[in-house]
Amino acid sequence: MKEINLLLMGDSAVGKTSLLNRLFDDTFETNNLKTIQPITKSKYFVKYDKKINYIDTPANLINVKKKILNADVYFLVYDVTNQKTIDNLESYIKQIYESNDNPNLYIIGNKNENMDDIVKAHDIANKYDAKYFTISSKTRSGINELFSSLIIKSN
Ligand SMILES: Nc1nc2c(ncn2[C@@H]2O[C@H](COP(=O)(O)OP(=O)(O)O)[C@@H](O)[C@H]2O)c(=O)[nH]1
Ligand SMILES: [Mg+2]
Repeated sequence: MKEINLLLMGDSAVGKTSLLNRLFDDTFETNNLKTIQPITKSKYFVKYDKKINYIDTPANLINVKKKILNADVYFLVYDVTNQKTIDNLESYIKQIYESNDNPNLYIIGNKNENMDDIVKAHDIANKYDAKYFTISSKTRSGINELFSSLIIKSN
């Protein structure tokens, strides 16, 4: 069995907890409890013989142990309706680089329901050689593609 340690980072309320609920439980709620400290959960996928250990975090990972920052895969989540949440991505990426000089980064724009006026993060994804997805945890848009990439390509 292969284990993948997945760490989520990103501003408060971009939908990190919602994305995990959607990816691993296929549920969605409109009022998640605020995440106040890192929470680790695991899910085993028989079909792929892979176990994902995923860590949900509050917005600022200040004083978080290196052990937590050193993951196999990083989901950097932003809100496609809020440019500020893209502007903050680099501060999370810098924290990651303190523990990992070749991180497997995913930049994920959540809340992508209304295709017209979304903010895009191609530039920063290119700059850091990150995989880039836009999704909606609410409608499931883009979730299968993201899941496949995580489970198949993240070795
Ligand atoms: N419209 C919409 N709202 C979402 C989506 N994902 C999360 N939310 C809402 O955004 C709020 C914050 O989500 P949450 O997962 O707690 O964000 P977190 O602080 O990053 O963990 C909640 O009210 C969610 O219901 C989405 O894809 N679309
Ligand atoms: Mg949360």
